[in-house]
Amino acid sequence: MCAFAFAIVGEICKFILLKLYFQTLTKGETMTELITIERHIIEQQKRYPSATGEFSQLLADVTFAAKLVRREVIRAGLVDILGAHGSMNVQGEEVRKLDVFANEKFIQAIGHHGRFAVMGSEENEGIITPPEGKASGKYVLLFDPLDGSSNIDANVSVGTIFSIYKRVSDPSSGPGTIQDCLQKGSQQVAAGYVIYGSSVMLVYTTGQGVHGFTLDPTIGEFLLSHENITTPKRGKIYSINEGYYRYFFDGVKKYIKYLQQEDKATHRPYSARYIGSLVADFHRNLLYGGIFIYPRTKKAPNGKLRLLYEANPLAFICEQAGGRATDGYRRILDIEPEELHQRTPLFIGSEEDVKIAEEFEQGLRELEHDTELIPKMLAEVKKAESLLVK
Ligand code: FDP
Repeated sequence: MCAFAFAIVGEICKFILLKLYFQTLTKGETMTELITIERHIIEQQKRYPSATGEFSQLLADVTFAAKLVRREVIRAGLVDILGAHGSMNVQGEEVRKLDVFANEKFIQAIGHHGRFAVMGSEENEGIITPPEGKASGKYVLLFDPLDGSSNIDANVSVGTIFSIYKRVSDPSSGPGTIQDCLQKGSQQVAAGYVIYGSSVMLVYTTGQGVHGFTLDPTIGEFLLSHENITTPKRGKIYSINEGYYRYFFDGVKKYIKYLQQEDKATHRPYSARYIGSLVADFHRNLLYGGIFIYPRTKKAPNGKLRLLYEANPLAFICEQAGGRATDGYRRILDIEPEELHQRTPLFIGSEEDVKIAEEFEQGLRELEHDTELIPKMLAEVKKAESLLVK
């Protein structure tokens, strides 16, 4: 009862704050319509008259958890002042690593309502079922709580990636099972990511296009800022950890060389951009166009990235934005998962770029001759000859 009263007061305060905010905006400049993520989700739900609201609630819970994580991420630089992992902070609480913290927050925020059948997290070895005594819902949530976390101490953008499926196991049999988690990516009903960067953005799809929201920290609301994101058919950026060049197979090596050749018609050479934080690299390429590759290597024959927590949700978003995502041979969303933490190579981004990369990977395409190179080499030979004559 008490919790209910608090929730009502909270909603009233939020309403008043939003009203004040809109009034302030309208005083100064012409205001474009402001759409919060909650409203957007409700509008999308209206397209399905039989929807019970459970799915919208689950998405709202994910949004709430993301706000909690963001609150902690922006304080990351204070860890040195407040205490390192394992020590006590000034409030006498143990300081946890941010990825552990993010994982806990997601499990708490979603687990609290029991609106899910089963969850899987990149940070947990096994599945997570609803708490004892809570009913289990009909949805499955898979998430990577803090992707790119090795970058966090350097203030580089990190993110949360999530995807939602309908359970396939019988609901009357109790909580969901591992089979509910091992569905093909094409079965996703929603996917999204939150990027904690210079601003915080949440990008999601329910199969009705891709929409981006930016957090306004003054009111704590995600506001629609990027409606119907579409990615260019061809870009000018390539993102790959070239430090591993010697471990790449020939196809990817040749593709990199192809991107570095000069050709006006195809806007080559491309620019290399690699943050090393998948969400951030993917987000930039989604907006500007280009390709992100984490290929199989001689050291890691299945690549590094996780199919369920990283590749599938980003592939769903990418396709919805008009892009393409494969493992170099197969469409990511068609891969039948066999285990929770399965890895996959990933080629993702602008459709035409990914198609060409696949051709190199599959050995169907060879490097064109560098038209500039041959005349340059001939000139060098002539120069050397004239030196010898002298
Ligand atoms: P991180 O290890 O920092 O969490 O899959 C995780 C990930 O980062 C991705 O975000 C990132 O794209 C990739 O690993 C970076 O791996 P490399 O250092 O091997 O390039």
